[in-house]
Amino acid sequence: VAETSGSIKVAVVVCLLRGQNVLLGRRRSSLGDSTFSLPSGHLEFGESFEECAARELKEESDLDIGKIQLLTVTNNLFLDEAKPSQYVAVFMRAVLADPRQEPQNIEPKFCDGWGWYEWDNLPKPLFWPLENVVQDGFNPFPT
Ligand code: 8DG
Ligand code: MG
Ligand code: MG
Repeated sequence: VAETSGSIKVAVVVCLLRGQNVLLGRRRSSLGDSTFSLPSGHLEFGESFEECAARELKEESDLDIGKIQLLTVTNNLFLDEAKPSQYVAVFMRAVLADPRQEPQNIEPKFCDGWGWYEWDNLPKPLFWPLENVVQDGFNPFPT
């Protein structure tokens, strides 16, 4: 790919697990509008991956994270945009500090709402970078 302009950003993607379920929301965004995705956001200057995951989850769903671990990294090119971009997406696995806490839709401009889904029965369509890792056999649940 001979793309000479555009920027490379770091995104942190949160696989929030509760029992056999994972948290997904339907996106409202120019990137992947109407597709289901894991909560995510941009890494800010000075942040650790863990801090970014906790902050984004809090901002988008008001949920509080307990234990959190690094899972994997993907590299995604978004060329079909007015401003082409590339994301290094860092996938974290997390559980809730209090498993009884329920997600709130804090940013309704960017998300239709949050729901819990089984990994073997994910909603469609998935945001394409997520669809790609799923097709590659990625599974955030501990083995
Ligand atoms: P912010 O302004 O709150 O920091 O960011 P955001 O508005 O919450 O960003 P986002 O779109 O939720 O996430 C940042 C980007 O992460 C997203 O635009 C594209 C990128 N991204 C990947 N792979 C994946 C993925 O598998 N899932 C999700 N949710 N985002 C991904 O490159
Ligand atoms: Mg987000
Ligand atoms: Mg955000």
